[in-house]
Amino acid sequence: MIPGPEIRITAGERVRHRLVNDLPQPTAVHWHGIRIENAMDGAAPLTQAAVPPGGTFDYDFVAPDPGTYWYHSHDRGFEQVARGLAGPLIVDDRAPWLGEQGAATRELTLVLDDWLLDADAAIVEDRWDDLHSAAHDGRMCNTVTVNGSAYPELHMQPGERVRLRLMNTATARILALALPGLSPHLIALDGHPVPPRAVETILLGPAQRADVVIDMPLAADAPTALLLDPGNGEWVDVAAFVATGEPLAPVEDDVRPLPGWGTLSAPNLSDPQREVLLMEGGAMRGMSEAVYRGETMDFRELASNGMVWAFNGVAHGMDAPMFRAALGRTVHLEMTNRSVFPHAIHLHGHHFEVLARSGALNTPGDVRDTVLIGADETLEIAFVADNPGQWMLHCHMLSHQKAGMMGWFEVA
Ligand SMILES: [Cu+2]
Repeated sequence: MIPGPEIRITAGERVRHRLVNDLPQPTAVHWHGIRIENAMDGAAPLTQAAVPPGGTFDYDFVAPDPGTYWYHSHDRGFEQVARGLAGPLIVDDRAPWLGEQGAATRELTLVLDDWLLDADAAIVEDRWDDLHSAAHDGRMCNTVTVNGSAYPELHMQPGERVRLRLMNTATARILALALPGLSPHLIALDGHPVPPRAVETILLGPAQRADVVIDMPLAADAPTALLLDPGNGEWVDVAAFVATGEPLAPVEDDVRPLPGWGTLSAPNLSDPQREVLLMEGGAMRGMSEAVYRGETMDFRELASNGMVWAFNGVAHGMDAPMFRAALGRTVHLEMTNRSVFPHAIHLHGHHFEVLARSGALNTPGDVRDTVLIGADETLEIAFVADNPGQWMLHCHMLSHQKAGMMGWFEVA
């Protein structure tokens, strides 16, 4: 099924699932955004060997934090995720929120994806590792779906207040979303609660999530829908909200904040460990040279090895960590994107705060596990390295990841 079945547990509970690999190629499962124990992170080949065809792997871990997360293949992800190996992982809070004063009465998980389909609506098969798209904005597709359907109708009672758990499982497309006429209020980003704030648009990079409360009007002036800007400023419908059933008395109260986590350490910025992440490469800018597998190569040689991107001068640097942090130390990471394309940078095993001097695509103070960085932007983040192990750090535009935007850091 597309998306994969929703896994739902309560914060602090264990997730236990056996991966049975019936694919003709190796695979592994990553539990995106979960501050997980390293051995269960599914980040092949760093935290486990990829599971071969016919093999199995038992995942067993605690999900410490409530919120909207997802799971997906983390081996050959540019193909496997694009073929649909992804699903929602919802961690409920121990404290009740639904049904409380000012909260929603119901919630909907909306998994947004982008598919490259041919005229027969079959997946285009032959462009998985196309270097041209990897050097641009990734494997951009042509069909946006919500929970696996093109333009579904979602039934809402007039006056109803509903929590939407929006997630972007696309491998390349940044989704600019809007919910006009539904007074959307943002309440969480990447699982982490934010003080409720009214929003006109919601920008979701690949792998990012946003929880949004909407109020279905009693009588709408216009059809209500989830809108998407495909990149040309012309908003199109991707799902319809259809008024059905008895009207409810509209909720007049301000949107109730989600309960705070209380489980995430605050960064200590008085004397952090300072690290930098320089992103280079891609079409129109390129890079003169980078190290790949221990060898310095020029642009042509890199491209002949499928590499068109580098982090700190290293393409797909799996041999050594980008940095090491002592357990409990605050890391201040300054990221600079010296390319003409945006990226969606994901840190495994940690959530980080977006600091004040940041690019246009983020709000300072937000806590995330995946952050967008625009062309020629510099972004500063900070996090407490409180989860021991070897953690991947990569672009979640998965053809960028494959073509060099991959590294890791160690916490010990
Ligand atoms: Cu990227």
